[in-house]
Amino acid sequence: PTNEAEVEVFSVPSYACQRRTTLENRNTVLTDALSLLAENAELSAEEGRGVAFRRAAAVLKVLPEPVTDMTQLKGLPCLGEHSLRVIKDILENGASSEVESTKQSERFKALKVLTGVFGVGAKTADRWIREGIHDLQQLKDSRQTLNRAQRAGLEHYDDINQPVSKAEADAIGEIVEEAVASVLPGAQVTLIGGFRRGKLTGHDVDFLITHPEEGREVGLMPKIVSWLESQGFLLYQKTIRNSYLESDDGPARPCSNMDRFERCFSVFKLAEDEKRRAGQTQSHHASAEDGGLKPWRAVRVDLVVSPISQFAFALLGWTGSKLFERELRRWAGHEKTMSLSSHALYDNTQRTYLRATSEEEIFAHLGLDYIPPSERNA
Ligand code: DGT
Ligand code: MG
Repeated sequence: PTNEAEVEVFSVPSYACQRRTTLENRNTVLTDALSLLAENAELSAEEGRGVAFRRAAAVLKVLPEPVTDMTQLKGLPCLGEHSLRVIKDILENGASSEVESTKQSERFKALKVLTGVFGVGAKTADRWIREGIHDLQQLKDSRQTLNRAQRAGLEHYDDINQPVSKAEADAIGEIVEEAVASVLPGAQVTLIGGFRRGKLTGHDVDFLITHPEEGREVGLMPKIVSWLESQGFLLYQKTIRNSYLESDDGPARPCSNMDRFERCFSVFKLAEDEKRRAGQTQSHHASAEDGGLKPWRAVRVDLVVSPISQFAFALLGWTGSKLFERELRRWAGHEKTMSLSSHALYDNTQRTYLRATSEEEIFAHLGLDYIPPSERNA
């Protein structure tokens, strides 16, 4: 639609789960700026501010044209005063002073570097910064006790912070398929996360594993992990047990906010020739080490096992994007009085669980048009 002044005015629904967000983005300058402020807020334990910036960026991602004038933003949802100020700054001055000063700030740079260590969250990084640790050398020199994840994260820092390509994700996929087929024939492996949404790179590779016969998936994760370990594919792994059924301390109790699937956080050792086997011809990543070429790289891989009865919810819940997931749950709660998790959908009015065997059914239960994975890139 066009207003009287011939300025393009856009109309956008307010929940990201009502919108089709492809990877095509005409406003990357603006969305990169808002995403950086979101990241800074998240790293500073200001989750609310982080979400506000993420929502604002997500609205700009669906606009069909680059924004050139503030009047084009009239009536758009989720653009708060702060986000509008940042956008205005960029449109008028080519850059936002707040974004630029955040980028330059020692604190932000230190938070980024330290949380780049696998196993280090914002809270730990903040504590280290207060103790005067701002970079990896200072971390190594300090006598901080690191846990197993953090030690692996530090050891493989460069690899883990290099984006994973789709070819590498596919190569890992073949290895996971082989592991799963060896330990439980008939079990199914599905690529989830950003790669399922069509992203060309990712920070990790995520897989969901299930078996068409309910119950057959019980105890599957340790078997997969043992197989991978025996073949030398794992540099690090930590498997989180189903905390609902097997709690170490005291009686089993449901923890509604937490995921109760078996989950494995791992670091894979991906050999260059595994990549070639999976169809990639050239190796673009072989770094010099010990005077020779390192013929492999470390890749972060997450595995999740779900019973088939929950598969559709797990698939929807683990495909992302993170904002899309958050918005689905907000829509369910605020607009439908339902509770959505990666396990189930509960109707709080009818007091009943709503079954689903496909993502399409879940969108239908929620009264939403179906949005395919490639359009969930909010
Ligand atoms: P990436 O890996 O940075 O390229 O991007 P994504 O979208 O693959 O992000 P990632 O790998 O952090 O997470 C994949 C999706 O899985 C994400 O959209 C939300 C979901 N997810 C991640 N961690 C959890 C969790 O602890 N619980 C639940 N329910 N979902 C999670
Ligand atoms: Mg991922």
